[in-house]
Amino acid sequence: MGGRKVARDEENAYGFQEFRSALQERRLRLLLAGRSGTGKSATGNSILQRKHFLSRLAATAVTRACATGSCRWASWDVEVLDTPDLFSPEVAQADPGFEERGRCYLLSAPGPHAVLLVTQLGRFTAQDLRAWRGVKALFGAGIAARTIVVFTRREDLAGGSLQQYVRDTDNRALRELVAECGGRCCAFDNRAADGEREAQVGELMRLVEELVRDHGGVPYTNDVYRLAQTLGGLSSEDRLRRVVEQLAAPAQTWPDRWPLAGLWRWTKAGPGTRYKLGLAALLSALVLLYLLCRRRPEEVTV
Ligand SMILES: Nc1nc2c(ncn2[C@@H]2O[C@H](COP(=O)(O)OP(=O)(O)OP(=O)(O)O)[C@@H](O)[C@H]2O)c(=O)[nH]1
Ligand SMILES: [Mg+2]
Repeated sequence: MGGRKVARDEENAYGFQEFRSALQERRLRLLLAGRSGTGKSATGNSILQRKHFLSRLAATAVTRACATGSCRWASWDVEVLDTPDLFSPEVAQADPGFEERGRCYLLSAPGPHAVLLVTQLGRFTAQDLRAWRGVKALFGAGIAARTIVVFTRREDLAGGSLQQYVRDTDNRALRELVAECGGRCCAFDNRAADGEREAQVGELMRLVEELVRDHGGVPYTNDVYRLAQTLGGLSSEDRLRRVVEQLAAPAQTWPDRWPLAGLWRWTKAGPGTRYKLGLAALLSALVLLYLLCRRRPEEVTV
């Protein structure tokens, strides 16, 4: 990864100052993502520098719905969006109607400037990888170009270098993730004293500013965000309904374009329908077999 994008204290603040003044929109939208329990809400609180999101150790998910908080940093208005588990394969059961994912879109519209993929230092597991795939499935593969990997439990580095940790780890999936995100990563000890946490936020915000500058100040967008921008005149229920329709659409339509669409619908059919169809297929096979067996003696006599 070369470490080019790892947060650097020596970054020239004057360059950023010029960049900030040149931008029209003084708002930064940061979207927290990752598997449950990695410290997303705690990281959000560190950025906001107050206890805004509920964050605690629990066997089950703590954050159940998307929520936002805002603060000032340098001359930016920073909006932080905390998310529940919208990214693991279990989301299909937890959010079958796409409502929470729809809310996530509407709360981050017209698009996030950066996604903070939160994972625990030394604990990047298959679940984290699935969550990362879920982030790309929800927002599109292009989101990697806007993602910063945020490691919590920075204290476990015990003063060591994050850059070296990521370079030397034998966790290939983690190395690949950081490379996919352009080497952008930083670490947080969300239990550190105030001054230390402020410095950590400063490191993160330098990365965010670099990212925003690289994209000319334009937030991430896709078809769903573009749709969300056209819905300004509608009530919040109608906005959500339209976004949910758009999110649900690909899942419903892609199998129709598949050559084995019938088979797909078969697997989606309810147990009653499957039983009737199975019985019909069995009866047809028996009738066919019977007809074939009846013809055989005639063939012999000819
Ligand atoms: N030691 C240490 N603990 C942390 C750190 N960050 C978060 N935690 C702890 O990790 C636990 C889970 O943190 P949360 O912020 O609730 O995690 P989450 O990802 O929001 O969890 P869900 O809302 O369930 O998805 C809490 O007990 C936090 O105090 C850190 O940097 N160091
Ligand atoms: Mg949480």
